This record gives sequence, structure tokens and C-alpha cells, in this order.
Amino acid sequence: MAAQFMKRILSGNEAVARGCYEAGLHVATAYPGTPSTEILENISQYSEIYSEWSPNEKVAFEVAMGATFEGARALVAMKHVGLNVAADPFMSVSLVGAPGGLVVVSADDPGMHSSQNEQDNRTYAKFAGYPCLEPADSQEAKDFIADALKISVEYDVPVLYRMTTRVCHSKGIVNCQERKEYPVIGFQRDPKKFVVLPAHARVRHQWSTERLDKIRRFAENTSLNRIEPGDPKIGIITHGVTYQYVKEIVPGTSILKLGMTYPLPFNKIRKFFEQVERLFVIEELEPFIEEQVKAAGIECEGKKYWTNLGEMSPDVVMEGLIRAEVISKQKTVVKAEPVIPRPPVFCPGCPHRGVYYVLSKLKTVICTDIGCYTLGVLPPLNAGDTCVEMGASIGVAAGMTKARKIGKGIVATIGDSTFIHSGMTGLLNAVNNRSAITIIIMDNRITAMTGGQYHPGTGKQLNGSETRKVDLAKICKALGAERIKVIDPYDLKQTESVLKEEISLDELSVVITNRPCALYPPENRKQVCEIPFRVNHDLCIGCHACLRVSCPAISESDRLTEKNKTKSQIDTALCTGCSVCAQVCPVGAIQRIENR
Ligand SMILES: Cc1ncc(C[n+]2csc(CCOP(=O)(O)OP(=O)(O)O)c2C)c(N)n1
Repeated sequence: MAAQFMKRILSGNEAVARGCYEAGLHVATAYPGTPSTEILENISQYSEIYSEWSPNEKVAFEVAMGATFEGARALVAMKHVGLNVAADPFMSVSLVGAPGGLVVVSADDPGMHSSQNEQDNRTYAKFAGYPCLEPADSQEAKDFIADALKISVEYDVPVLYRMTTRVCHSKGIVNCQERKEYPVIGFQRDPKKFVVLPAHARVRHQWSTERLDKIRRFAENTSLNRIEPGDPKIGIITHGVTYQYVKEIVPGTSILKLGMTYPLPFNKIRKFFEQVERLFVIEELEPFIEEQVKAAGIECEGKKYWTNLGEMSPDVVMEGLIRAEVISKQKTVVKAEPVIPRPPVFCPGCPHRGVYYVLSKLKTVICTDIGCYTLGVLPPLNAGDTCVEMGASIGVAAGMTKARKIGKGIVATIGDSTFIHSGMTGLLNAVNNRSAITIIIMDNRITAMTGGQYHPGTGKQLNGSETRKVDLAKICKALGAERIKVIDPYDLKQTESVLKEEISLDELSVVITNRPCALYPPENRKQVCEIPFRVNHDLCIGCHACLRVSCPAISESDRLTEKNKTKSQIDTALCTGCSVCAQVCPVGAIQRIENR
């Protein structure tokens, strides 16, 4: 079947990748982060597009920026907080432009399914003077990429492509087309454009302001913003996935669906306002559209009825409309079956477990970071006292140490991917300012939390090909750390004695763990799994020491000791044979299954 007639069922992220392929994209970069990660993983399936994981969002942005300077069609993808990391180039390149075309995907996470905050990144578009496109489903997620690149090239402007978790991860039918090829036009030397010296930047700021005026005129006429005429009693301005909820709850109502949420088409909004009796803005998170519509002197209602916290849903849309006395009776919304809650926990065989088990006994302040190892904060380990954003652990530990009377004893725990992302400068600073902290790099040789992506410490590129593997111990040494120890986190005795000693010191030390993730890459699942353990019920005294290592393979059985305590049991299908539980059992009741 010819590709133009091909229909596929794609998630929003898969659709973005398909859109990149069809729109002739040349270069794509990213640093992983939910809900954006699959965009690059899927783009990497298209050999026509060069794609790479970068060590952090700022570098990813800069590589894509270089590509557009070279006249290539480029895209950079990240989760919403990633844009904070890339904010420096993001802001300034607005004055330069994007001659080859540049799409900046920000995957926002309303409801914080897997994020530390729920900032609304449409604000960034206004801040930097970028147009902002917001697809509402998978078809649009694909189609709008071509629109974004067209706008980007035509107006010499980067485009913010704002997605949200529901659009990224929901699947829908998508009509696919052939790829269109575009030449890479080559770098056109022009220092007044590409070098943002203050004298140049002042002129470029004026230029970018005029550019925004032109994009404003475009916003009035583009089909990305469409009025869907309906019952004139109310009119609803909406965007993204919220549009789908509005259609479900009040079908047949008048809608102004904004596919481009910055800059706003005020003439179109005025026209829409005149067609309806009451105007509402229903938007997810901040009153981004509402405030601008009001500031333009157009009367509308919005956050009065809908919260700016958390995700929108058909229910939330409906409840707001009931509060606004637009609809009176509840429409039956099909609700998903409640899912039995399953608390997050380290996987069986996770190399982070041993370190956090030891730390939980050492009673020290632990500045942790973002990754699987953040789970050490949760019961029963309760090991972790601060965690704010990627890379913060080392700086925070250093700051606490400096503010303390006794300037030692504070631990920073940080993953390998996070250390490379933004921990290295923290270490450099701690060395330079002689902070007596203990930094534990939880090196499981993968970016595990986001599903196992490679980074410069893994020796693999996005497409799986081999590359130079950086040595974290050598990096630490080069950054000035003098005490560097490598430990086996499956060996609790060694882990405890090394950590005790390093934490007691009056100087900075780095401890690096040496066991790979038990889950990623998938080959590891076989590697770690030597011979599983079982509980010998004749010996188990029901003390539950093994439960305190927080392994999902261990649970209480229905067998009782003489003192009526439940004996433990191990699910051998889950056990990887890491031996941490066996090491904490005081009576040797946890034994390898020798004769399987
Ligand atoms: C600025 C930013 N970018 C991306 C993410 C998504 N994210 C959360 S943790 C993490 C890295 C985890 O890898 P690592 O530090 O190696 O720890 P692991 O999960 O492997 O234990 C990423 C990319 C984020 N939270 N913030």
C-alpha cells in the first residue's frame, strides 16, 4: 500500500517521530525524560534522520541549534523541566533565529505523573517570543510537525511544540504520508545575526519583536486555530487534550480550538466572542490564554470554575460547567476501573538497594537526587532527606556542610546519568571550595528511571553502536577529587565499612558503585540472575529483617513461628540472586537453591 494511504495506530510520541520523518527532518536530539522519551527512541528508527542522546537538555538544544544554523531541519525534545536546563540557549536563540527550522518539544506533565513539578511551559513561548503549537491527538501530533517546521523556516523562528502526558502517551489512528526531502542549505556566515554581542543583540531584539507581529498576523488566518460553530449559548476557547474533553462533555457547543496558543489570534477571538452569549476559556494548568484574552479587553470566564492544579479530564471539565451553571445534570462519564495501588520500590536485584540499606543505618543527612535511587527515601529504607532537581545533590550537600558548625558527615547520592547531566560541576565546586562531603555515584551504567537510555558512561550511542565509554572515576579525578573508592553494592559489609570511614573524614570523597542495573539493558536480566534464594522455613524466626531491604521478591508467608510470627517467603521467579537479603538474615535462613 502506498504510504500516503497508510493508517497506523500511534501514540502521540510515535506520531511526532513519524511527523519528523515525513517533514524531512535532518537532525534530532534529546535527553530522556517522561513523558517525552519515546520521541527520540522512535525517531532513531528512521535512518534518514541523524539522532542522538545528549548528556543533558542544554547540550541537546545546542546541537539542534547548530544544525539549524547549518540550514538543516532540526528538533530537540525534552520533558518540561528539561527546558529549565536548556533555558539559556532557548532564550537567546530567539534573537538569532532558526534558518533551517527548529522545533523545541516540551512534554509537560500536568498532574505530575512522573515529575517534580507541573510548570506550564506555554509561558516559555511568551517569555522568549516563540510561536507555541499544541497538538490535541496523535494525528495532530504528526501533522503539526510539518506546520511547525514551515513556520520556523518562514519566520526564521524556533517553535515551541508543547505536548502533555495524555497526548504523548495516548494512541490514535494516524494517516501517514511519504517523506518530503529538503536540502540542507549550509551555514550562511553573518556575525550580526549569529553572534549575540550586545550591539548585535539590541538590533536583533527589535527584529524579533517585528517578527512576532508578523506571526501574530499569521495566527489570525492559520487553520491551526479554528472556530467550530455550534450552539451560541456558550463559546469555549480550548487547546490540546482539553479540547477532546470539551467535545465529550458538551458536544455541539461553539468552540474555538487553538492549535497555536501563542501568539493569540485576538481578532478571531473577538469574532468568536461576538458569536456567543458567554465566553469560557477551558485550559489545563495556568490561565495562560485567559489572562491574555482578559488583558485584550475581551470578557471571558475560566479559572473561576476550573483549577490550575493537576490534569484536566472529562470529569473536571464537566464539574466546572456545572459550577458555571451551564449544564445542570451530570453526564455519565465512562470512568476507568480503579487500579490497585502499587507503591514504587527498587526492583529485585537493584544495585541501589545495598547502599540505601547501609545508609538507612548510618543516621546521616542524605542529599539525594533524581533517578531510581530516589526511591530510597520511601519506607522501609527512609534514606534520603533532600531532592529538588537533577544534579542538585552535590551542591546542596556542599551548602549544608558549609552552613554547619561541624563541616562534615553529609552525603550526596547521585546516579551516573544524573552525574553526567549536571553533577560534574557540583563536584568541581565542592573540590574547589574544600567541602568535606561524601558523594556516592550510584553507577548502574544506564539511565534506568526513564527506561534504560544510553549516556556517555555506557559506551553506546542511541542506535546501539559502540562508542568511547567515559570512566567516571577518571572524570572525578580530573575534576580534582583525590579520594575515590569503588564498592560492590551487593557486598553489604564492604559497603558499610567504606561508607562509615568516608563519612567520618574531614575531606571530600567519592564512592562509586560498580553493579549494573538489573533491568536495563535487557541482557542484564539474565546476567544478574545466578541462582535464586529461598527461605528455609525450618530456620526462619519471623524477625522480618529481610523485609527491611525492601525487595518485591520477599513477602510474609502464611507459615507461623512458634511465637506466632509470620515467616518470610521469596518469589523465586522474581529473585535475581543478588544475596542482599541473605546477608541481613541473622540466622542464615535465606539460602541459595542449589539443586534446582
Ligand atoms: C531536567 C530533567 N531532565 C530529565 C528528567 C527525567 N529523569 C529523571 S531521573 C533521570 C536520570 C536517571 O538516571 P540515573 O541518574 O543514572 O539514575 P537511575 O535511574 O539509573 O538510577 C532522568 C533523565 C528530569 N527529572 N529532569
